[in-house]
Amino acid sequence: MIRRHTLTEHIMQEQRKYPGASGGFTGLLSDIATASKIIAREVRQAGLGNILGAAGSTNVSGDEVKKLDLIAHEIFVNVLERTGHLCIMASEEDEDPITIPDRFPAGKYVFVFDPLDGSSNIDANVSVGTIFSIFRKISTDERGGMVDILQPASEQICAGYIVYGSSTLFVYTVGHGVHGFTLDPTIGEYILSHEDIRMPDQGQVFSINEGNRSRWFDYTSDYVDWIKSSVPDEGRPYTARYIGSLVADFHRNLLYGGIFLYPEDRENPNGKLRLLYEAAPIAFLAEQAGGLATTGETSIRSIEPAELHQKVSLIVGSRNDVLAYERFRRGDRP
Ligand code: AHM
Ligand code: MG
Repeated sequence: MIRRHTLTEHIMQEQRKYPGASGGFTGLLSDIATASKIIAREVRQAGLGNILGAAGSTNVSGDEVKKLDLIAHEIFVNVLERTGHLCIMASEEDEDPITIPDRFPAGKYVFVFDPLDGSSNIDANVSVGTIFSIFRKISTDERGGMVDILQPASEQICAGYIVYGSSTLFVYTVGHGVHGFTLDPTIGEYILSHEDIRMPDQGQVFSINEGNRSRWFDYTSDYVDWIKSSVPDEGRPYTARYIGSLVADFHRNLLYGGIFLYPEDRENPNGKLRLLYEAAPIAFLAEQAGGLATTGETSIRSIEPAELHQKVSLIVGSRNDVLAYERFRRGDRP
């Protein structure tokens, strides 16, 4: 029988490359994995939760039934605040940074996350996901501050996502390629299933919400018209695929090649997606897999964030596809 690495073994192996490592980072990743397993359980039971707790907004115990994205947020905070690896956190579900309470020790890492991206899809049983980024603390404050959170994507030391889909998948990078682990629910462990994922240079899939077309700038409409009429090297026209759940759309394109676009438009000068906990980690993963991630003009990794919840135009995917969009954006169409 071939025995594949567990996520824990894989992280330990990475840690051995740094002889002075204290194990704190390894501990943090394993805490993230623990939180994600709890969320996977909640997501699996989401439909049941509705049945049991729907009428009004209280469940059988009289507790308020919370939206799953808030539950996911609370699970991450509860698991991560107490283990001494973090100095501060930030989440899509909290307007302000989340400080580590004084009763718990503070560590040297910063965790920025979207607890349950795509959660508007959850009632239809569509895949949703957690997206996260880890930075090193750069301030001298023991419990960190905004300056530790507002770091450019190029400073990430780790990025990843968890897809809660037909199976639960944990995908991460620490800057040495992108690796994917599938949760084996019978033993409760993530098992290495996708080693060193490489995104094809040329994809055959494009993913964009065409419902926004009336708001698009001409370069986006022209690009989408062009991609629909062009035939990549493999001789088949592009296929349109749009789930509306960034993690699931990106994960598919990561494996098969393709481009995902949520560009700026006439009503949304910075698009829809958030820089720190959506675009930045996805950009790190894409680049580590050989792809590209830009605003259409500038690399996502080079943007200096100004605000915690700032939005950014995101064009991410196979290298040649992203470069083609950039040419349209510059008015220099292929
Ligand atoms: P959310 O953070 O509120 O879930 O919104 C982010 C999601 C992404 O997962 C997805 O790519 C995008 O919103 C879809 O937006 P739209 O419905 O406008 O196409
Ligand atoms: Mg989100």
